[in-house]
Amino acid sequence: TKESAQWFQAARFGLFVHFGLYSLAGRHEWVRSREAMSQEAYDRYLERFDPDLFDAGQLARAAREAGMRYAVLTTKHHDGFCLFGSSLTDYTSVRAAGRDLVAEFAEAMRAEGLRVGLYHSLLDWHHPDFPVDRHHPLRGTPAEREPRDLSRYRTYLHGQVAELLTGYGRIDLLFFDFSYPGMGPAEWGADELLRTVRELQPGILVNDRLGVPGDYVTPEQYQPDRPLERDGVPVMWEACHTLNGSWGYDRDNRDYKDPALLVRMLVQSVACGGNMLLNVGPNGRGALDPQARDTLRRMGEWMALHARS
Ligand code: FUL
Repeated sequence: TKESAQWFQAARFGLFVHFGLYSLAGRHEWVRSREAMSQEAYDRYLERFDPDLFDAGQLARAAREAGMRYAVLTTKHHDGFCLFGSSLTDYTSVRAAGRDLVAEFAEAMRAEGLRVGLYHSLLDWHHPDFPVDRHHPLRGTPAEREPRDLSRYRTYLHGQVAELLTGYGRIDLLFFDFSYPGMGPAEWGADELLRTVRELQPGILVNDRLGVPGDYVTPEQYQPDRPLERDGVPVMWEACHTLNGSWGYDRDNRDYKDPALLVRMLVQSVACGGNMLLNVGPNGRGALDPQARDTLRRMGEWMALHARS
């Protein structure tokens, strides 16, 4: 809707939060796939999952003080672990630790006046009916040969999206992730899914990673230097960026972008009519490391001096 486009374009700057079981491994959110870990091996993180330092209120304040106007949380990443209570699986933070982090997040962001965005992975390495392909940790194992029924996965995907859009109040933005050759709109049931999404949350903005045109596009880890178009028509966009090349907490990676560089990237996004969605990856207990906190604080200092609403 017009109102949604207005808030999004006026917002300019948002916080992306990648948090999940991979945060406990502390070496990239693709760790299970990259290291071809079995479910059993990966579940050592499930057993230890206790986000005692995950403080959504603190995250919301840090975002607001940085000059951000919205935030997007991973409700489920490719590993399939859900940060919300779901009637469709036990593989959730509620089961593992008694915490519905999506509920905590949505409430905390609203309390600080920020718009609420949810990231939801289309891939799912945990679901028994998700196809085994080059990304999938089961590739090359006997389990790979177990029969898979994509229509069951589709039902699960649609069901979980409906849970997210009915159980948490007004959701402003939905970031699906992602389509690739062989897994696209047909496999996701994208048209039907989008219809449901818009029915449940009429004002919501949806990105384009279902493989069908959405409301905005999401250049990832590169900086556009001009306004973006789709089929010759200007399109809303949001460049998403990491602090150090990893979305999930990556403990030993010190390759942080300088806050001054990030400010220039934000300025360039805005100058070209786009937004910047800057990511933090809380550690296994849910806390931001000092480097991330400091970067947000320093960007906030610049925003306090230079931003106009
Ligand atoms: C990508 C994902 O595969 C990454 O792990 C991350 O979530 C990024 C924002 O989108 O496509």
